Amino acid sequence: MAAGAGLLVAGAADRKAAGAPVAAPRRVPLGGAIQAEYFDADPAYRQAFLDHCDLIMPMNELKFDQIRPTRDAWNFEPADRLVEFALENGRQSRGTCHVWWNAMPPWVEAIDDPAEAEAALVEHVERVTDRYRGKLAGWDVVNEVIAHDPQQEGPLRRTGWLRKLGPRHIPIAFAAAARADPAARLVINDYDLEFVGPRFDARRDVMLSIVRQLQDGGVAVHGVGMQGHLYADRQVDGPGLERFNRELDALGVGLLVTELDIIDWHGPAEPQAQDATAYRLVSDLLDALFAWKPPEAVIVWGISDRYSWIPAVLPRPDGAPQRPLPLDGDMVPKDWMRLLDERLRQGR
Ligand code: 9MR
Repeated sequence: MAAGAGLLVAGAADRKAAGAPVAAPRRVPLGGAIQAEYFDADPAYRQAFLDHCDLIMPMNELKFDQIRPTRDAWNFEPADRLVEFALENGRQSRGTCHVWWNAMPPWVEAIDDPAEAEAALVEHVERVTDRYRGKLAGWDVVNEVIAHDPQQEGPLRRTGWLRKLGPRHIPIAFAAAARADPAARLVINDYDLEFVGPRFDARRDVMLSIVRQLQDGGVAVHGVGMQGHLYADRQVDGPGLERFNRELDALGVGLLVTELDIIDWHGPAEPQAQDATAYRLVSDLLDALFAWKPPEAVIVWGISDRYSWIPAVLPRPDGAPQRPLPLDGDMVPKDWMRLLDERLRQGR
């Protein structure tokens, strides 16, 4: 498809060519995270992103350990390919992520001197952000810096970056990204911000406090990314998320969903039951988000049940197949894909 197709009109040209009616463009972009290994091997997977997404972003290929696995090796090629695929097809893209405890390469892990660690971080953020300037609409600058349970552990997760540089690694990374691409939307991203319960309240409070501290220090932060890994046995906190969105809005900060998928461990195994649970969770999440102000984007972590991190990392104890994503393993959209599509078109 030619470049320049409407930014927010996912697959419209394809649908038109096929003689199908063209739906209204989405007011809120629907995104999907794509992986290079399946992109190359599976044309149906590649096509699914074109059929359904306004925004296509590399899932793993821009992470620190992928981009610079050793001090002397910069590995941009897989990310380049995915970003070009998005842009050539008139889609947006965005980057994840510069700072993540789980993507620190051994050569950085081995640095003990704070000045050297800071120089490595700044060099990385500046060089990578600059390379994709004008191509990536924004970045998850830091990912998962909040403690799993701030009630027990204090506000921040004990990561390699915290140990090396203290909390200032967060403003250092944001400032470096802003220098390298002043137009990029810079996001702080985290999990477990969505649910009912004191641990989740505490995590939202820490997020707000980090955002305020960045702003007080004159460091720009444009958005908060809620990963949106939705657990079937948890409840989405409607009022809590509305309040969170309102408080962020008052600070001039947007909210987006960055890694949406469904983790259904213990519920009934039948596909219809899993899909009904997923529909309810996604519907609750959208209600909560739209209650105050539409999110900046909703991004799904993958596209089809054919490929997901969940069966490998969080398998069901009963061994039943999991259905975490909006297309099933045959690329057939589930009801919750239709729900997402409709509500993001309506923008409410
Ligand atoms: O889904 C991702 C998987 O393919 C990678 O192997 C893994 C390590 O890079 O990261 C997974 O994505 C994680 C994301 O970056 C941060 N939030 C949790 C996601 C699932 O582990």
